[in-house]
Amino acid sequence: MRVKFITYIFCLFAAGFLVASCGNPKSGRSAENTAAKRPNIVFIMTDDHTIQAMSCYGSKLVKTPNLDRIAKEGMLFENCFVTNAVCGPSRATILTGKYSHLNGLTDNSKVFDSTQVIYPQLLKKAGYQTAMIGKWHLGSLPVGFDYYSILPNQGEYYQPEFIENGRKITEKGYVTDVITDKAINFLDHRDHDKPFLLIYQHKAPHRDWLPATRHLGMFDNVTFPEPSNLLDDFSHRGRAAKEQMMNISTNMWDAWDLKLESSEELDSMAKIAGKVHFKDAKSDDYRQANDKSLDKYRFFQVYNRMTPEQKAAWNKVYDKRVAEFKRLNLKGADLVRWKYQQYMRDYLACVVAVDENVGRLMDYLKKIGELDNTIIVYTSDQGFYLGEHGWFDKRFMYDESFRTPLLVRYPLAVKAGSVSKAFAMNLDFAPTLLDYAGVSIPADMQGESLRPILDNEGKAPENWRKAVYYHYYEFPGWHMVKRHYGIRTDRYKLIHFYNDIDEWELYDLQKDPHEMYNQYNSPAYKEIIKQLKEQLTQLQVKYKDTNPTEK
Ligand code: SGN
Ligand code: CA
Repeated sequence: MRVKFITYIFCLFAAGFLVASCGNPKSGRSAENTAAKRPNIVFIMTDDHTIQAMSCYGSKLVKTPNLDRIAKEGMLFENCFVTNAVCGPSRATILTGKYSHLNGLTDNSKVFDSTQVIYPQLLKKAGYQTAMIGKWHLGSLPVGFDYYSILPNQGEYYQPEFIENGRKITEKGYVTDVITDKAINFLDHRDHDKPFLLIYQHKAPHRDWLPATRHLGMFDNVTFPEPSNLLDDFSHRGRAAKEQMMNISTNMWDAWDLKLESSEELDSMAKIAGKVHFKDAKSDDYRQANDKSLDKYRFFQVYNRMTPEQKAAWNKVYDKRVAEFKRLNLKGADLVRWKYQQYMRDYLACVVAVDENVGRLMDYLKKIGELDNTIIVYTSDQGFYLGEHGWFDKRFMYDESFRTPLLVRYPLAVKAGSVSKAFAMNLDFAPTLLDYAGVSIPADMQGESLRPILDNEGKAPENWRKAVYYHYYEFPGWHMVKRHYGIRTDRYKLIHFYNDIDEWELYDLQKDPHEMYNQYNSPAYKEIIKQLKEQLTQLQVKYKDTNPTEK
């Protein structure tokens, strides 16, 4: 005991000495030198990009050479999970380092309370130059950035609008390219005396998956492998899986999602656009989610943002698809399989543009000599279903949407080509970045710094978390995924669906990695369920979510 106490005092003293000698403003030039050595940070986040569409995670669907390069030169996390698998909530968690019930952004309809502390503000205070470029989607405007240029709400693929330091502007071009141009432009004009934090966030590959002109038709001769459960009938699961509305079979829209609108029809709409009031399809109202009478008007509005050249390139490719659709006249399972192929063609083409642009940004960092002194993080706001369970979209605590990609490149600390199996969470991003920047982590942030894992070839310390906690709230809402919370360990997942339902699900991930068989009522798992419920309660206490059904 006494030895421990003396060691503790010594450590405190040593730590104090270190902090004083590094951070002491009186030490003049040496303080500046230390400051100059702080790493830059480029935080790259895409929207709805799942690991099934990244070749470094073993995807057979698409090649992502530039993302693979980040993995090859850095660390790939196999088990990074989100707190709440939908856009705004994930972003709010990343910025605050807190679960949704504490940062207030439980679902996409809420407005982020921007008086809260977010990690970019702390970096700015500590001398970083901070920029936020691309998708933001938090309702309120960014606070704590030297420069911001954000897409309003979901943003547009073609000729996107931005709110740039409070001013509305429209840019020419394709959104993924434009966001990268802006990121490079920020770096070009940066303050060379400060390290930078660049938050670079794509809209792509979010629905409704409009590829760049140069990628149109690139997968037209490819047949993608289907997930084994594309035709899932949900027979071994409960109401939540049965009653959702994100089925490729019934919830994809012909024009909006599958681009099955002929150029003739689109051109005739273009002739009367501006003279006739098309049904308002712009609002973010979830009740529109299944109002297919809006379909062609919604699609027309995004199509009509294209230039005549872009429209011509578009129609050349999609008129063929429309013709094939009519010719084949498919039904039932064959139609689902055909729709899945079209969905993959568009989604993956959007991913290709992301990959190219990430490569362009990395090349630029290299050119300006900042590549190796920059922590590059690649992630997405959550995973996504690419036909697994017959679905698109996200929201469920099932692995495809609960897990998110995480790659980190920082050669000064992270071993090239390392892989971590540790449980990481989007909750950890803020503490990790603050840690590397030498800024103290606020006590009320709920995540853990991943630095011990990154610095140690992916190995987690002994006392690292052994389970992750999840809570999803957006119901009723788009895709009608019921409210639920749950726990995932290495082997099991226990979920409680509540609100208009009271159902539990248990999955044995070792025996059933695709989560097809709910084992909650199977006697063999009685003891496991008891233990998991105890662990779940402990996590709810730890994360201060003790009345989970009351928000
Ligand atoms: C839009 C999409 C939904 C999607 C939500 C949330 N519909 O409403 O499919 O789930 O965004 O996505 S769409 O018809 O407008 O494409 S999120 O990534 O912003 O959370
Ligand atoms: Ca998203």
